[in-house]
Amino acid sequence: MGRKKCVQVQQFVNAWKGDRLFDAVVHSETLNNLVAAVAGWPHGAKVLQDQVWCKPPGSGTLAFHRDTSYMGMGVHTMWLALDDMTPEVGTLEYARGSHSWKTKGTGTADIPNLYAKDPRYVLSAAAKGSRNKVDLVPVVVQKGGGSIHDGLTYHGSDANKSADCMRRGLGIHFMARDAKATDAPTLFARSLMREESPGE
Ligand SMILES: O=C(O)CCC(=O)C(=O)O
Repeated sequence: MGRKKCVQVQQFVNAWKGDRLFDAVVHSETLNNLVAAVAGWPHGAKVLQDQVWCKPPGSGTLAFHRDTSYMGMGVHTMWLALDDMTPEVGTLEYARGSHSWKTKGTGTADIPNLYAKDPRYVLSAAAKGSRNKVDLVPVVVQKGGGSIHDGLTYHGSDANKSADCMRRGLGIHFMARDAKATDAPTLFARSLMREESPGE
């Protein structure tokens, strides 16, 4: 009897801690400088954490979300393709212009269940609430290519519908090097502290 095929989306946080090559990429000065230049940080960038998202063939979607909900205002993310990316394998997708949507009032609805049946449910609510239209832009790049996004940009990814192509991406989350922690916890932190409970 063969082993059952694993079709779950897999997330590995802080791959840099367990692998020298990931460490070198995540803490590369070149990438750091690039993100700082795009984000407009004159004193440079610092890494908050990295995440590897693996989608074996047949695995599912990742719901649209904003990184600011988890990591605070100011976060910018560099996303690198570890495999060739096509819409078929479920590459990363951005909602064009959504970093400037005025979504105040959506509250904890901004923290999605990342594996929800409808991966767009938070995105659709945010678009409706801010009177914007959803225009998705897929990041179609060869492995080694990538993108940088503002933490306020809604992004997510579709299922890997390919028969045999692995789909892996590395997200590196950055803050400005001179950013200071504030007393204002993110929605995510508040939900963890049970002051608010998402989905209730
Ligand atoms: O690779 C993905 O599908 C998700 C990536 C992501 O959410 C991120 O890097 O912030």
